[in-house]
Amino acid sequence: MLFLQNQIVLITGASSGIGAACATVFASAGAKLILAARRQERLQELADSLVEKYHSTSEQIHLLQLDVRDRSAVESAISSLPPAWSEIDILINNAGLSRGLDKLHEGEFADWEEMIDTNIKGLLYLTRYVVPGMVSRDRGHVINIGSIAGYQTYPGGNVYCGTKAAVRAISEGLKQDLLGTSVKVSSVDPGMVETEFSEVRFHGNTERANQVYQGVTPLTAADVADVVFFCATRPSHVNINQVILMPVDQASTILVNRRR
Ligand code: NDP
Ligand code: 8X3
Repeated sequence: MLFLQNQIVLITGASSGIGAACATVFASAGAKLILAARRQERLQELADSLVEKYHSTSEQIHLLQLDVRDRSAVESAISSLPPAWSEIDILINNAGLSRGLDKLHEGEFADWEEMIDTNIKGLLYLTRYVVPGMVSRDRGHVINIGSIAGYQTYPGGNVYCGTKAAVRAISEGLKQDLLGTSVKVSSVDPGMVETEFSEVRFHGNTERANQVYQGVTPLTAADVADVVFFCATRPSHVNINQVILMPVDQASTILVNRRR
């Protein structure tokens, strides 16, 4: 059944990992997708594969090459959406990254700024430009991708964990501020998911990135997308505020069972 037929879903960070998996699950439910990221060619490949797999048409997928850190670019991307795309039903604030695992007192300023600008400020910009339309239509849903790192800090996680703690607080604050409207707010907070996340964290060092998942069965991006989809498809009076999901092999950010 096409649960979300013609609903408009904007997904940031759709060129990879959890965002791309969300695009797949929402396409399969008949949604119209606005896919945003910096790597346009990756978005185009994803769009082509969705057209092939779900017989989506170009009327059902709209690509936005967008750096969420650029506030004026976000404003202009949202305000210049074609009329058929402007009434966004679901905003999935997924774009995000970690950089490095340095001790705070040895950290790289550029890494801190990239994480704060993307994970916190980018999420705020999208929210600020999209939610007023939801409020005026009295319908909509913001789904933020937080992390277990927003609840538990681990050595070297300092600034990344701080950004995800901020996402957690911002989700709660938005929910409070939208009380009295029909607009929903959810935070989906995964533990370890195997995506390009660790490769980005270690600046392209694949060997170091692979070590993160060694001996563990991590979550897949599709596992997380399933939960996002569940949040998006509850009855209109039900809001899923927060979901933490972890691999069976993980009990906390630092307590991981490695089988080999
Ligand atoms: P990936 O690296 O696979 O995907 C990250 C996505 O974010 C890419 O599509 C990337 O696109 C996009 N992105 C990064 N910076 C920007 C930017 N400035 N503007 C627009 N898009 C940007 O990692 P994940 O799928 O794992 O990460 C998705 C989210 O999940 C993140 O918020 C992450 O913090 C969170 N998370 C991940 C976990 C994990 O273990 N993997 C666990 C918990 C949460 P592009 O480079 O093309 O712009
Ligand atoms: C990503 C999960 O534990 O690497 O948010 O910070 S973790």
